[in-house]
Amino acid sequence: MSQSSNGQVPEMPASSPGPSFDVLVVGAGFAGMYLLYRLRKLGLSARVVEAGGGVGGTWYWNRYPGARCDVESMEYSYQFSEELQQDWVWTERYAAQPEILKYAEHVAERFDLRRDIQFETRIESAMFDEARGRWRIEARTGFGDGKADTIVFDAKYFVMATGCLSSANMPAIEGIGSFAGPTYHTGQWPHDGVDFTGQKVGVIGTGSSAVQSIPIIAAEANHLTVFQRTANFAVPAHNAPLDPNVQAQIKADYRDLRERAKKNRNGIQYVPNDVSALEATADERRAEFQFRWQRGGLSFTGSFNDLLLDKNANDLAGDFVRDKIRNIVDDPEVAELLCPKSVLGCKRLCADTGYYETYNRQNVLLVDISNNPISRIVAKGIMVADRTYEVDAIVFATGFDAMTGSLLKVDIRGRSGLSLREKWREGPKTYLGLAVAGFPNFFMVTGPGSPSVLTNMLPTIEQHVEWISDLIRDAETKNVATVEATGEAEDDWCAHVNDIADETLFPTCNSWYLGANIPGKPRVFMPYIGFPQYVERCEKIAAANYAGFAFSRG
Ligand code: NA7
Repeated sequence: MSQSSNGQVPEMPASSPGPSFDVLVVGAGFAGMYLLYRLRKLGLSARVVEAGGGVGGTWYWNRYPGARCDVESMEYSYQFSEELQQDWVWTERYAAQPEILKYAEHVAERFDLRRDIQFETRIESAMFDEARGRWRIEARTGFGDGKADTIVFDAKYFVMATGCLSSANMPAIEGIGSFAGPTYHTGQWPHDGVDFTGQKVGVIGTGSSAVQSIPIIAAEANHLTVFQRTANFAVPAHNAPLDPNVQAQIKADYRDLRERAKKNRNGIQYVPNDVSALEATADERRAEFQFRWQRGGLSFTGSFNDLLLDKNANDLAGDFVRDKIRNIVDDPEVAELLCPKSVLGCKRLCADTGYYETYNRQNVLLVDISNNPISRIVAKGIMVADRTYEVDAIVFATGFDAMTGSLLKVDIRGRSGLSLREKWREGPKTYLGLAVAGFPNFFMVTGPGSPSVLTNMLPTIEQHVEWISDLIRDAETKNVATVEATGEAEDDWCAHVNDIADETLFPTCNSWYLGANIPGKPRVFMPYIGFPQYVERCEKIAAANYAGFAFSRG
């Protein structure tokens, strides 16, 4: 078994570990916070280690203008505490980043979580010590103020709750360092905000983060140039203040809403139309698309049951949106550039507020870089072929090394020094997206192979956290030394994830679901399609004494 890049099995460092816990959790986003809450209830000692200066995970970092959840507030929230979901009052249909961060902070206060969270500390490596049956986890702290220090943690269980979209993708464009002005990445936005008043701004990218931020930057800046490599589908969010009566009605029977949501493929409450787009008449199709467009949000993909299964059905939905774009955008050439050629929903569908309308502004220029990539960045701006677009500031809305980026940033080593980076060289391999063969007592929340990014993350996180903590409780009750996925269970699961994806149109485009946005990343469809089926499978596995896991008594 080759265990490191140079083929050597690394030695377990001799130094004795420092603080010792039953469970070490990485990340204080919604997953890490809830896991801490559950572990405490089990009477286990736990420490959460977080690189940021506060809780909230993705909502701590993604502070770009217009950052907003594309799942409705009443659903993008915890349901484990009835009191919490009754007490918290959301102000908008889709909560903006500051409100979600406030909610995360409220949860941390309410359940007194902070005392077990260590902030501004970054986990760098984790090694399973077979002789002791425990993890040795190394962290760096003080990286912000230059007084770097290393801490070594010792824990029986090691859980990565690092999120799917937290490792920013900064493209390697020549000359970035020579740019005279400031550069920003949407996923690492300055906490004090940025004032673009009077400036010429360049935005690179047209995914969700760009679609949300472009209208706001355009309204503030003197001039905005958008560099578009791939036109993306966006449907209106129709965000609005949340009607207190609607909120009260939902709260009167919150459980009902949550249960209905869990029955849908993406864990979001909406009524999917169980009719084929190809069997509906042109009038029926138009009425259904129009109804969903008018209602707003991601349930547009639920207009018909075959949109993500049949390219001809999908084209009908795509044509509807393209017509809308042509209607909204005044300049026909710009409208054509904005019309996506790809499969609707194959890349993450965006929910927008005035995105297409922004291109009718006199101070906005769209530059198509689909055939002519950005050649380099120079002191004054961004070059495409031999033309320089002068800008004072550049916004990289270029996304993330999604799903595996944050996991692989940490040098994680299981049995015999087996490296996760090495094991996943050809693409991630997991059992249920939660565990990895060869890595005992190691779990991931919303790892590759779980539904995660194709669902409402909050209920998905809760399901994972409950399942992982139940498994740990079971192992502890039975005095188990190690629990780990078997290679056979892992192989079967990976094949199953792929089989399901192959029945759909998802693998047909260059999305981050496939790792296609990162040069050199293996092309493997990572999320599991189907939240209800996933939950059912997890429950069956638990009921069968955690079939597919091997337990040792040390
Ligand atoms: P996305 O959806 O990955 O979008 C990134 C955008 O940046 C996308 O338009 C990319 O074009 C573009 N991009 C990436 N690299 C380059 C380079 N080198 N040159 C030009 N353009 C580039 O990230 P977001 O942050 O918007 O959204 C991520 C998720 O967060 C979102 O799906 C929601 O779930 C929340 P491409 O399409 O790859 O051609």
